[in-house]
Amino acid sequence: MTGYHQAMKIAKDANIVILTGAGISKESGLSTFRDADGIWATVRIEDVATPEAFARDPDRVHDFYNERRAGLLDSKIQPNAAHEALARLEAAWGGSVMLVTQNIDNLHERAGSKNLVHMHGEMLKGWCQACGLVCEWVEAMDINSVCPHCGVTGHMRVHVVWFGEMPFEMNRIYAALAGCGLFISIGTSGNVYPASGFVSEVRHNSSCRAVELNLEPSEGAQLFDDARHGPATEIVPGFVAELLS
Ligand code: BV8
Repeated sequence: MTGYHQAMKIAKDANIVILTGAGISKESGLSTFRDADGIWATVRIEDVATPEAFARDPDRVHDFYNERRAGLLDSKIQPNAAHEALARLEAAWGGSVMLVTQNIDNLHERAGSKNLVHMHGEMLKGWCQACGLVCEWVEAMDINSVCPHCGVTGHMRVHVVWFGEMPFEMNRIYAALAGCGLFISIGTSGNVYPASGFVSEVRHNSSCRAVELNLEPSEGAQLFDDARHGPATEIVPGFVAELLS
């Protein structure tokens, strides 16, 4: 049987870059953003996910993230078969596997992924705007929260990239995209830049194959060489098994 990598002419030691979005965590019980029951169906980005919103009404923004942080820490929220399959791929693949996630949950690391980049930050971390400290933060945060490093009150924010802010580790991500043989996009609608531009980046690199694994075609679907559509817990383990066959 020809392995998928042979059919798609992907070397077994090719470097792989994976991009994930909220869709990969949906079956773990976390909301996506743009589905009908998504987060942006009930709150506006302008009210809770921009620096201007935080300056205008910090209590509202703290409440928004406190609710999501508490939700993530609920014991019923666990990594799913898709998160686990990506950790298996990283452990078994001959080349490097870099997992870039737009998600601010911690399900990839709990599934065992190591070479992981949270380009939009992490909701279980705090960031002091007075001294720059980034630290683990699992309790509710508010305007009276005190920085554990500099002791200043009222300058803590969740360590998350809001709209209009520069995502983290962009140079490292672009360098990995320039040198990869396989780009896999999973559970993202392809609406948010610069993540949605990654597939265009790899298309400049003719030896790279781009595959989309998503419930339905994303905004950038036509830019991919191959696609599988369905729930992540079904299509991701199957795709990883084919790659490793
Ligand atoms: C920036 C943290 C400058 C917050 C987030 C150029 C062109 C167009 C727009 C812009 C542009 N430049 C700047 C912008 C503005 C903006 C932007 O893109 N706006 C959009 C809305 C038009 N971008 C920015 O502001 C970014 N900063 O650009 O800085 C710059 C310039 C050059 C180079 C670098 C930087 C900052 C963006 C980051 C904002 N913060 N998150 C928080 O989480 O609270 S973004 C937010 O959207 C989340 O991170 C989320 O992950 C991300 C993307 O959403 P998705 O993950 O794709 O989720 P979505 O619900 O949309 O889709 C889910 C998908 O899963 C669907 O397709 C669905 O079918 C599928 N699915 C559902 N269930 C399943 C499933 N798939 C599989 N299985 C299932 N079971």
